[in-house]
Amino acid sequence: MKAGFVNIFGRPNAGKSTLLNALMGEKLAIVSSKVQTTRHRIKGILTDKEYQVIFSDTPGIIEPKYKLHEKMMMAVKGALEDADLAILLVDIKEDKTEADTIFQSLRLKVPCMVVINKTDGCKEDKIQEAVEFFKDKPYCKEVITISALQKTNMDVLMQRILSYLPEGEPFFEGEEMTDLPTKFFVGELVREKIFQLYKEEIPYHTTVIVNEFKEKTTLIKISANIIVQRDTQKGILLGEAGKMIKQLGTESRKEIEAFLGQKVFLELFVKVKPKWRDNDFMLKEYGYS
Ligand SMILES: Nc1nc2c(ncn2[C@@H]2O[C@H](COP(=O)(O)OP(=O)(O)OP(=O)(O)O)[C@@H](O)[C@H]2O)c(=O)[nH]1
Ligand SMILES: [Mg+2]
Repeated sequence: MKAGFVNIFGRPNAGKSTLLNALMGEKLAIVSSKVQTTRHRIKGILTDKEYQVIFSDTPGIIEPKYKLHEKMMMAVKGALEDADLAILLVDIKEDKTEADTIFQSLRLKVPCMVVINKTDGCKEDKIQEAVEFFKDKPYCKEVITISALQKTNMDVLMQRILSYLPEGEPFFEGEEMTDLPTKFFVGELVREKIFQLYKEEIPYHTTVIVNEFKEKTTLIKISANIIVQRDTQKGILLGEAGKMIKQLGTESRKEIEAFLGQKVFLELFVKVKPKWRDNDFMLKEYGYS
């Protein structure tokens, strides 16, 4: 039996959350085309007869500009310490020198594998060029190329991951795929929809808190607060005659029903909390600690 922690790091938008979901065969982490989608460390527990791998998706590595960013980078830091293997994920189209600088700055003490993502639609010489760039870096044990979106080369990646893990007993019992509460994932699904439906600064000024989750006989009643920083943002979230919030509610509910496998009644409330992203007390209240 092999058991260990495999933590995924990379710049925003590299495809870390897409990779976690592909490895798990289940959607645990939300994904968007925008940067800085993930704000927490999200663990996915993959248990098989011969292994238990605890994967961690982490927020994209950035220079913090406000306290929420600092909390996000603390989630990254925490994950640096308990890995048996680090996956350094790179988007093949991103600036490799910048990625290299960040990977060096992490000063990881555990074996690191550079995984080059988004190779779909890429010419072979481009892929080889990226492999050549990373393969002799001091932190890099090996390079693997994948497409997390199309799930190519995932079996090879999984095999190579297992080769780095120690023999040991499982850390988690039972069938649980994660250590986070259902409420967290429900809030994330609403947040993912906000990333998809709203433009510019809105997703970045918003967080979602699920404050009621009640299992009734025929459905689950959920109510959530959407926190924004300004009145104008509240107006945008609601939309003309409440059209946007209605769409957000309908689309989020469908995602939550698919996730829970049950009918859901979802209520959304928009609240204005000035400067919540820079307020330690509010950040803690909203689950960023
Ligand atoms: N073409 C292509 N797109 C991908 C691939 N993997 C991820 N993407 C896309 O890249 C975008 C970012 O994906 P995420 O998984 O949210 O990236 P992330 O690294 O978790 O981003 P942050 O949480 O913001 O740090 C999404 O639009 C994905 O669909 C891939 O293999 N190929
Ligand atoms: Mg992510």
